[in-house]
Amino acid sequence: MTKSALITGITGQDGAYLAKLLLDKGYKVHGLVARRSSDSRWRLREMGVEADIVYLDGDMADACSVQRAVIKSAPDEVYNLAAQSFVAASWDQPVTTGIVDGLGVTHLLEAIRQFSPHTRFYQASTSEMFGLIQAEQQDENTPFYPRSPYGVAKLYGHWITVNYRESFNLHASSGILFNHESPLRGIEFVTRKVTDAAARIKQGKQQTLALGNIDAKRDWGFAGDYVEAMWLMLQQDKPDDYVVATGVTTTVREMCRIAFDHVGLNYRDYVKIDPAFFRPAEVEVLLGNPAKAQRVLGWKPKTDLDTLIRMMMDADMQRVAKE
Ligand code: NAP
Ligand code: F7E
Repeated sequence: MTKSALITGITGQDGAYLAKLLLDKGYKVHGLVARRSSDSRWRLREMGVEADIVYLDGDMADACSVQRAVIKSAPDEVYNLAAQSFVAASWDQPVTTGIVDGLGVTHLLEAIRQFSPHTRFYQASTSEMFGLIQAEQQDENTPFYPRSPYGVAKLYGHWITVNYRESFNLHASSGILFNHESPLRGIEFVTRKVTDAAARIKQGKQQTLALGNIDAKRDWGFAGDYVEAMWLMLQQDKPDDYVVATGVTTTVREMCRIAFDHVGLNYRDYVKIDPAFFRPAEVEVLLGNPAKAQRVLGWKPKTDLDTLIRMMMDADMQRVAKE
């Protein structure tokens, strides 16, 4: 029997990689898509899957549309990836972030509870919930301490997922994913901002790059590896929560060095520090422990940071050259 999946946030970075993974596995893939005035399907085109998806109009803030999408797609599996996912923007739009990233999860869980209780559910939780870290290396038992409206909203989404699992016996799992990147990453996130700028500087289309706190440290992995972990979580007999990370943390400064080095430039000659890019409250360092994902799911990251940044640099060099 062909399995049916519903992906919210299908037009985002992870949505595109996950849609491809599920289509390759023979799923019928439905995508909840919010109305936008401009094209939002470019990542699905890049992955070569745009025509293979059933699109359902809806918005996470609109419970009726979410309910309709669940009924129409009759999903075996739902992956809730939709979010206002840019941490810096969450201080400017704290209420929207709270509704979409927090309450939106309840809209979806309620629809599943009422109309499709056999459906397996994945919630896109985040290392931002650890925020002001309470342990040097964070795992599933580390206490949370979010530092942004985004982190706070995601913490609600995480706990409501746990709560619906315990209250209504839903197969609801939460992946606590650390930063993961790819050539399809939004340009506002620091890795893409850096690879795009390095490509432009190399090709004489930009002079400098303004960044904020380059001493911040992140545990960066490749999105293509991380969507496999999402799928594996929903193949388990029992729902649970898993940290997905590489177990290596690196400064933004070092990530810049890798990117600029790849095109034969020294980042120190181009990177300027601009206070405008500092955040009201920073998450200084994140480092995940993926031991449980490895033990239970048999999941391991396949791509190290050097390989990942080089992959992104190559894609940006080609794209910028065509502009
Ligand atoms: P992304 O590229 O920003 O994609 C977000 C998706 O959510 C887009 O498809 C966007 O649609 C959609 N969306 C936004 N608001 C919506 C609304 N009101 N109703 C319906 N859809 C809406 O994010 P990502 O990097 O793929 O991340 C996927 C999920 O994982 C997110 O929930 C994110 O918070 C979480 N996460 C990401 C990371 C990471 O490092 N990437 C780590 C941990 C957790 P449009 O394209 O139309 O805007
Ligand atoms: O920032 C620092 C910034 O915006 C990383 C989202 O996918 O991962 C992502 O959130 C670090 C921060 O990602 C600039 O202050 C310095 O310390 O790439 P980012 P993020 O905030 O870690 C988590 C896991 C998610 O869940 C989120 O959805 O880099 N930084 N200078 C900068 N960051 C940006 N964006 N721009 C700068 O100029």
